[in-house]
Amino acid sequence: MGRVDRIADVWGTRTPYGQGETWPTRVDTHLEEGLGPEDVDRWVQTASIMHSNGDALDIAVKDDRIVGVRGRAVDRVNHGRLGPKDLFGWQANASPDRLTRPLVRKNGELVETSWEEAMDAVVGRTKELLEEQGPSAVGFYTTGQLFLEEYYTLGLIAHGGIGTNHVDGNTRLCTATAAAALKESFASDGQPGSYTDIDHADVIALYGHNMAETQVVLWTRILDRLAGPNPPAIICVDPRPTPVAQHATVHLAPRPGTNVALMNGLLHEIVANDWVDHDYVEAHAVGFEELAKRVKDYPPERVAQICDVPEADLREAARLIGTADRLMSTVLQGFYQSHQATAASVQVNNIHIVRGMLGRPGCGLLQMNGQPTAENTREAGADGDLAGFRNWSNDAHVEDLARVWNVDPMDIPHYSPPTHAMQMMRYVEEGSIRMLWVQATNPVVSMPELNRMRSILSQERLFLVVQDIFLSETAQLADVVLPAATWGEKTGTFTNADRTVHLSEKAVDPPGEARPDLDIFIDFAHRLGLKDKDGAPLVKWSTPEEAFEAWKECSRGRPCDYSGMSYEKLRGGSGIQWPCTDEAPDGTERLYADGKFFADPQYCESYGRDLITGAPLEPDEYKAMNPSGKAVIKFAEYLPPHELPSEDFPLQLITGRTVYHFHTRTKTGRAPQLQAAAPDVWVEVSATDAELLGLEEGDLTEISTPRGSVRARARVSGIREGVVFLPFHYGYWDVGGHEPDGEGRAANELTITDWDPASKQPIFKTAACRVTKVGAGGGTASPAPTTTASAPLAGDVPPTRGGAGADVDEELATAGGAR
Ligand SMILES: Nc1nc2c(c(=O)[nH]1)N[C@H]1C(S)=C(S)[C@@H](COP(=O)(O)OP(=O)(O)OC[C@H]3O[C@@H](n4cnc5c(=O)[nH]c(N)nc54)[C@H](O)[C@@H]3O)O[C@H]1N2
Ligand SMILES: Nc1nc2c(c(=O)[nH]1)N[C@H]1C(S)=C(S)[C@@H](COP(=O)(O)OP(=O)(O)OC[C@H]3O[C@@H](n4cnc5c(=O)[nH]c(N)nc54)[C@H](O)[C@@H]3O)O[C@H]1N2
Ligand SMILES: [Mo]
Repeated sequence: MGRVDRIADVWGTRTPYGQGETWPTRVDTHLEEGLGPEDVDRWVQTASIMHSNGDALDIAVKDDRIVGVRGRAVDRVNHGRLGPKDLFGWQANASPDRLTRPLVRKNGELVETSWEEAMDAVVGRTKELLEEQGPSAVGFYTTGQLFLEEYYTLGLIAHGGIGTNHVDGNTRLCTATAAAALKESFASDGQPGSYTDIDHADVIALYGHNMAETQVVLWTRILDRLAGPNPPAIICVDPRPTPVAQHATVHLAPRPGTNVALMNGLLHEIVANDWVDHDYVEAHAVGFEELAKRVKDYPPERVAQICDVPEADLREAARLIGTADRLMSTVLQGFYQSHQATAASVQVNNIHIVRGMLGRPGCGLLQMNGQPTAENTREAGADGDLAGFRNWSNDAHVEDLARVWNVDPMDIPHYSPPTHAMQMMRYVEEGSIRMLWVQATNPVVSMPELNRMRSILSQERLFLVVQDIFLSETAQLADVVLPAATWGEKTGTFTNADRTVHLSEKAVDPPGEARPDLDIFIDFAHRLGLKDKDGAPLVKWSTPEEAFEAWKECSRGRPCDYSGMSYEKLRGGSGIQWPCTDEAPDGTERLYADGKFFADPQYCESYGRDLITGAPLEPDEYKAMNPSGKAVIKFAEYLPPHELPSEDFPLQLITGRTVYHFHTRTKTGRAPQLQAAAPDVWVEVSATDAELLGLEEGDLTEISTPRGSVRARARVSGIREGVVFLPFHYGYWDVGGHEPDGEGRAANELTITDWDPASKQPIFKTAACRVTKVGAGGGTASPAPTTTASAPLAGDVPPTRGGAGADVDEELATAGGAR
């Protein structure tokens, strides 16, 4: 057993292993200071709620309080390991400023009230609007952080009960492109790969994915392979010197927004050198000839210029990818939130298809998720799609869903594509959506162009309901605030990025009158009097487990089939990967192992879209293109980003994350070790740009775009020149609760209202900006961590340390564990 400062040493102790071997276990435990495992009254099973990795853990409870966490050794995902947010983030649950009573706005002020009055206000306004205008007056903006049972219930209420098409999640900002890219290539959502592919791969490519900071435990699996015999080659595509880049065999640092050019360059080399699995392509795919022809326009010389990467590095990356025996790829926000998001992500799928790298150990393709439960938002249809990956443009699917719900098919809106979140905000702006119910998301910090967001959400004519656990920046604008119970205080299931489903059990009671989100939804449905077509209550369940049983039936026969699972089966052991059926009772490690896809025209979730315009394909067009349901290879032309650097705004701005914080910090800002490690906003600039701007480490700068400006202290880092990076975690709220001091610091003051045509995901990672020096730092370093992508170039910055409060026990498997 070792004790490790896991703020200073983010990834913890290495447990090396070789290709094809089992990843050793390492059980990480962190308990409140002064407590040992013997003091714990009970351990309660769950998984991490602060990323999509699905790290399984047990919550330690003493005297009915959460006092710590311990990784679950038996789980397939993490083999006992936890990351910093997993280890320290739970402390936010017991924060004294949790919402404990509903609030309603009276004479301009939010005041405490009863549930009765709060729900009456919500239900009363819903009824009024349904009478006056109909379902299109009501919108739901949900999240990727509730449980499967909650999304399924919400989707039923919104689609099957109220009948509105305005339902989406913040998953639009997060994983819409993952879903869109999978639908384009395989005609259905669902991650083909498995985390265990890391154990077998000989080449791992990470595209716009800072896995080291955003899926810490998955990255430790790669680090352990790198420390063992026969390590894989790593390819990193990222403009920043992330910890992934530090370990890469080849690091390509393209200009932001040029991903499609880069991918076409890689595909050019694969085709030109005939690193193509022709038998696989012939048997299992359509569209290869077109791709082979069109990538001829992307020779390495040209691509190296567009992306500004060394031609030799591009060729070397292509050679590694082209000659790999077992190629694994992951994709995340550097693609999804950048220019041509879906088009670029689809090219990663194309590489796997033309190389025949699907469904075999080590050949994992993961269009990653970000939020812990984003997968479920999509599966259950709370992102606007139909539950169970049903196809909204296939009438038979709508009828089938109506059968499951016992409603009339005409009551389920499917006359046009689901309204995406950015469009919903537009409708709120215009005044056609008059009630917006926001759950577990903080758009006043996380959506683009905050000036616009504030004005949209603070309109008098909008009835805004916010369901949260804290009085977030968004909740402060609400007409009604509903206090929710959260992870650890309620029961449900959720699914990670490799389809592993975990059960999350209630450990302690929620504070005050806070209620589980599920209970709030069901209460709303009953008060509103929602009925099925026989006059029975529309929502026929009252507990999470009953909701799960209902969902199992809804998912039966669909790609995300949960019918073989139960709470009982999920209890005690490891999480289980869907599809899980009577035929595959232990779940399914990899999709498409048999070269068969969910792509049959009658069965598929989506007919796809035009990658450039976003127009949905007609059913007949899809049938003509892909009559026998193969994988679809889709070429896309590179187009320059919409907002390019200019004389006034000469630099490119990208935004993203750091390892210590989660999103708008409502939880991690309340965990002392995490908050201390990254206490305030900073801006990363390259040495070349720093010199041009006369900037030194710690200097105060102003960063401006045509939308606004923010102030941040400079970190001179190894980021590529011409590019600056801002973390998006810092809204107005601060520890101690003080108000904004008039100087904005939220990255989204700067971002643009613009989105990918196919996935409708907003573009957070390509904008033009200007940086000016406002004041000298006087030798004080910026608040940026030193342990991450924001590491300083200069050696005299004090290192990020956690101290005694960040000590974690690591129990390593004994000798022989590393078989
Ligand atoms: N610590 C931590 N972990 C998290 C989260 C968190 O808030 N904090 N959030 C979770 C969620 S919801 C998500 S969605 C994931 C996100 O996880 P990631 O996608 O890994 O995180 P980001 O920092 O948003 O972006 C990844 C990288 O994209 C690069 N990038 C920017 N523009 C471009 C471009 O044009 N091309 C390329 N190739 N790269 C570019 C950035 O330099 C950045 O390093 O993380 C999850 N995990
Ligand atoms: N500039 C820029 N902007 C970005 C991004 C970026 O990279 N750059 N990334 C985007 C991405 S990928 C994402 S996922 C979004 C995230 O953006 P948000 O979803 O706005 O971020 P969070 O801070 O996670 O907000 C979640 C809210 O839910 C509350 N909450 C937590 N648990 C519960 C619960 O159990 N029930 C209820 N009812 N409430 C709960 C929290 O207190 C918090 O207020 O940001 C997006 N915005
Ligand atoms: Mo996300």
